[in-house]
Amino acid sequence: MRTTAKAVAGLLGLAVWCGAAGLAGAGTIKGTVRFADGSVEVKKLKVTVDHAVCGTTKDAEDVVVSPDMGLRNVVVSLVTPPPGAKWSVAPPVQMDQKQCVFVPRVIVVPVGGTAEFLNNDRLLHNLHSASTDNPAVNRTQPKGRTIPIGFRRPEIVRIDCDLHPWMRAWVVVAEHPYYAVTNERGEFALENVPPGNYTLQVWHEILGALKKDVAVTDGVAPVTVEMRGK
Ligand SMILES: [Cu+2]
Repeated sequence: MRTTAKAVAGLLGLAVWCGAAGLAGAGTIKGTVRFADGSVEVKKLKVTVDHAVCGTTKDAEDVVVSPDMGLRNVVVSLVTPPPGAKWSVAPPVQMDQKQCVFVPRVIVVPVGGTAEFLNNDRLLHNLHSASTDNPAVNRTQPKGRTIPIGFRRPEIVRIDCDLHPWMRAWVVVAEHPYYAVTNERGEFALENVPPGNYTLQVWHEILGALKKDVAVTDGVAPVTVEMRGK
């Protein structure tokens, strides 16, 4: 269990945001998001170009579940953060492009923060955002180049690479620090939550969004969220 908690904390990497708050008597919302709609068949996406670097097929990563149906890459946040929630200065959040896949697929960037896009592949990629509230981005990205992009307004921004149509990623521009992304087991944790009643906003790129109420005391508030196909 301890290992699990550590893994969750490591994956989220968001502690820096709310670390300064250090709220006395605060609790942790710790949960799992599960896919509750039968099995998931992993689609194989055909690679049509750049086989030397990209390979010949890619697993579709739009719906990723663990053997016990934990759902990965779900964004869980508080609809209403605790009053006075403050962010420390957050470092840029990085997203790499490796063997023609965005890694990680989903990142959380604070409003006013920066995402650094890397390209570790030996070829050209492209960054094409489908943003509406933030300025749209459409840039080529040579190998080895880091491209920093700032996000000023809260929005979930889809990112594609026009050169490799199977490549997709998401930047979640967050208004407050109480955001988490589920790991490969579908687990997440929101720490430093003062006691009270909250509503979780749960979002997945294919399965959509839902809300879930949770009560927090000064300990761990466990929660299980089930998502179904649309
Ligand atoms: Cu690409």
